[in-house]
Amino acid sequence: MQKQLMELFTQMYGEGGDIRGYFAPGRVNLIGEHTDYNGGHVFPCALTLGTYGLARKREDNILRFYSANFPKAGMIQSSLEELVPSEEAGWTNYPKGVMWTFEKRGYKLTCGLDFMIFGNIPNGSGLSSSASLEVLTGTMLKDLFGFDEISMQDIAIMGQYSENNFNGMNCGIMDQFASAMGKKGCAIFLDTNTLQYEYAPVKLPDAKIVITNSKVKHSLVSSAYNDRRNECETALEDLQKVMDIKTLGDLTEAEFEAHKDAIQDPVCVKRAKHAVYENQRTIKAVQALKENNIKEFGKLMNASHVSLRDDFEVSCEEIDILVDLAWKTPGVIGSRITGGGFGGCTVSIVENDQVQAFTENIGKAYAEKVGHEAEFYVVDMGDGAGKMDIKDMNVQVEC
Ligand code: GAF
Repeated sequence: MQKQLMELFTQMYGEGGDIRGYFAPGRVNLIGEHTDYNGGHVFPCALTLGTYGLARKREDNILRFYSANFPKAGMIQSSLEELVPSEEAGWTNYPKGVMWTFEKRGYKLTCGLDFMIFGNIPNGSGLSSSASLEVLTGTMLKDLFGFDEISMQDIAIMGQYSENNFNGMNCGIMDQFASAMGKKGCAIFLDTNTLQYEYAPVKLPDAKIVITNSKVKHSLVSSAYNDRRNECETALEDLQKVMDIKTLGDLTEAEFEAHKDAIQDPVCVKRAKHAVYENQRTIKAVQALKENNIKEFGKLMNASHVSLRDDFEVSCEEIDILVDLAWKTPGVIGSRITGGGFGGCTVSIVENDQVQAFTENIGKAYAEKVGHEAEFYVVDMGDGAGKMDIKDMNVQVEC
């Protein structure tokens, strides 16, 4: 049976009180992968897919959580005194982590909450469902408790802090920043070293952005991610012995080539090479976009994939199959893995009149090669997180 989210909220938690609605989007990164923890540039955009939330303050310290994505988990109860990560807490570790961060920063949560969410980002797809949940929680706490001094940028930073320190994933700032700061029709050109950013309109009158979900997520993603980050840090420490730099993002390709022998471990050389070249590719790609040179943008996307596959080694067989198929398909301007890697999605720019053939042909060939279907989403770039009028929240959920 299907119900509106609001109906489910009152059925679950009872009527009355001031129930408020929120939305925080997922993101797709167009280029600039694994550069955000290396002081480099990224170029993500917020999607119109994301996480919806309804919340109401309580008169005690109890926290009640319900996700319409995991109805079997039922209502999960906790309290403001129990803001510690645990395996049993499951998905609620994300909102709890943000609450913990607020309290740590001195933003006292003066009472408990009833909180219900529903996300339409495909699970495990690498389109930032967890970052969107963190940003949703931050947006909700800011509004419900009247923390007007907290900016959306702070919410992104607190979301990242909670993911790093409460949930143990050493991610950079990109995903939370895109979810909090997104703008309709634009990607965000963000310098992760300074957090200076610029909205770049992505006008593609003749093409669409197509995300292809490989429907695979290899295990140990977060430990492999943390390994990559450590390898980049080791490379930076070696380089700092011979040159005055703060991050790998400070280097041009030529400077890297001139000093790379200072890096002891050959694996770390490859990781650092990716970080440096990918950062420069991202700067060039944004310039190409500004000059309406979509072909050049596409070529840089393809080069990004090669580097992520060969030097950073975060791709996998299924993703490489999808990208190879895309590269061979007419009307594909560029295609690459997007997000953290080890499965998840690819992002492609495809000419309008070839989109149908793209999804049909690649869908068929992929299923034949790997034995399961891929999913395709033709996406729009949406706004960042915010409050949402409940009457506009037309969200039907299974119950
Ligand atoms: C994941 C992380 F969460 C981001 O911070 C970023 O590093 C990305 O992987 C790779 O670009 O999504």
